Amino acid sequence: MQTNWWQNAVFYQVYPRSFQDSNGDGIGDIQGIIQRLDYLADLGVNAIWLSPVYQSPNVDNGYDISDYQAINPEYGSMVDMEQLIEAAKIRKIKIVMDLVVNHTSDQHPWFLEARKSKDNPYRDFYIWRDPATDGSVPNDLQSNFKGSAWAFDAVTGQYYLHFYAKEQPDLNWQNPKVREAVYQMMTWWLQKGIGGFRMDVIDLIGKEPDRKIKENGPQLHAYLQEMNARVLSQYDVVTVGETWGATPEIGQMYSNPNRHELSMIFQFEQINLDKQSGMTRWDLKPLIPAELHAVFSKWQLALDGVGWNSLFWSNHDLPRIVSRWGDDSQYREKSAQALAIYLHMLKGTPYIYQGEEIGMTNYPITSYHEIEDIESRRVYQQRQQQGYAISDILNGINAKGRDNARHPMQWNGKNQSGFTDGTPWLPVNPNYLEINVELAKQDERSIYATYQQLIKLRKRNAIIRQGRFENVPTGNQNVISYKRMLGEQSWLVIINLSKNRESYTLPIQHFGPNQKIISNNLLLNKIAISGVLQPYDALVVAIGN
Ligand code: TEU
Ligand code: CA
Repeated sequence: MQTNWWQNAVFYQVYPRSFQDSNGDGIGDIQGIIQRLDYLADLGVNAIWLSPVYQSPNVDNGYDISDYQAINPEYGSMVDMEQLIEAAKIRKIKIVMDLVVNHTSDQHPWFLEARKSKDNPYRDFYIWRDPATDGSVPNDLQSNFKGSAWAFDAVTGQYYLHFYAKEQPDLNWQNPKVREAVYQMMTWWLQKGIGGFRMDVIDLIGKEPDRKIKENGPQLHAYLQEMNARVLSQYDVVTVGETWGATPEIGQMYSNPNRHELSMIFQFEQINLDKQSGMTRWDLKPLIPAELHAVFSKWQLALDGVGWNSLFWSNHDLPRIVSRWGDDSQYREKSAQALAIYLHMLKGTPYIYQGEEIGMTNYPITSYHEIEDIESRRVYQQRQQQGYAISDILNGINAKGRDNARHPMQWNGKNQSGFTDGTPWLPVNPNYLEINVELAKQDERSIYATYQQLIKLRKRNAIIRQGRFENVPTGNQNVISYKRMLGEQSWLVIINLSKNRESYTLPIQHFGPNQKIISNNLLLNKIAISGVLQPYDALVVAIGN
């Protein structure tokens, strides 16, 4: 079977602000990443998705870009960036850049020009509308960061559209000049030798604000096909679209190679399984593992042979997975390993979020003043106005807030966890003395060791990369199971995703030789047709067919 490099690769997301500081200013930087490349090579990853390092006023931590072709001096220089690409290449690691082109910063020269006058050549780079007859907003479109998606600009007396902060005006993709400028910028980066792009909220670019269409607009796929023809098809690169609104059918449209759009997408269907139905993600409810597995199974089957899945638990917008769907107190290591085994035995390209490989946890806060993230601040303010109790607001933010994933990487037990010699921009989680890379690397049964082993298994076994997927019912909503099959080979994965002992019964009549591939429990070697699993037990066995 013909495969692309990115179908055989494991990715690692670096959030540069929090990864490694090299000069003591408390902010992670590009030289810091270079210092840690050997660590990443040793873990076994093949590509880094680098969150934005571009010039930015940092209203949304770099997702508000004021110059796509310059590096934010906090992170270094373009020379540092070129050095990173080169140093990574020596270690066979590709650098995948974040492409944030649904919007720019309001400090981008395009917007500074656009707002000057209605007939400025850059006016139509953005989306402007007259006020409603009573002077109010053109319509009730909402920003994803709360409040209206329209901001009034007094200079010309019109409103402009922003689906995120008002400092992140939306680009007008209907304007061919915008698309042309983006393609040129992408080409400029590709010629520097990067490995591809992660495309920020790419499903918004087909927006039609007058019809109140945000996601999945009518021209979305046409734009991506144009981008592919004009730019991407000339390079052997990966593209992964961030698409909150994708269904499996839409996922196929993006990732079916015959359609020439993207390599794969990040889909988020599982993300809503722990919110109360009809409410926001800040209104919590416990996850039912069977529901999670139903979503993953659906995507595995839907894209098989007609697209490609990405596999991820977390990113810089999501809480730490061990705190979210594992148990970060009693069973931290075991539950983190169970989650890792679950995800990394699926078909698709895995993405590890920095710190996930050592089981880093959420960072609980007790007051508004500890919130750094713009989204959490807005949510706090809005819910306070709506009359929620402060404790409820904080519970929601502690469980789901974006800062959770953004506290500094925990490298060792030294001051500030080895992240910085100065004062970190966000505090280090006090648990760094027990949870850090140095300790994890000394322990052959650590979470880190499991990730390393899973990456090796993936490289050595085509069944993980290419095998068919089949869901296996277990008769227990806390125990999930599936099979992977390739030729004569068949592997069974079984995982207890709860902190209780759980029984299961498999509908499988016959096992061939039952050979252990990986487990997080030394005592667990074989799987029987029925039995009992200890909390967070995870086991993969080859069962013949
Ligand atoms: O995120 C898209 C996005 O919609 C998230 O902000 C989401 O609303 C929320 O965080 C759910 O957890 C991307 C980037 O990943 C994010 O960091 C940016 O803030 C956002 O786009 C705007 O660029
Ligand atoms: Ca620094």
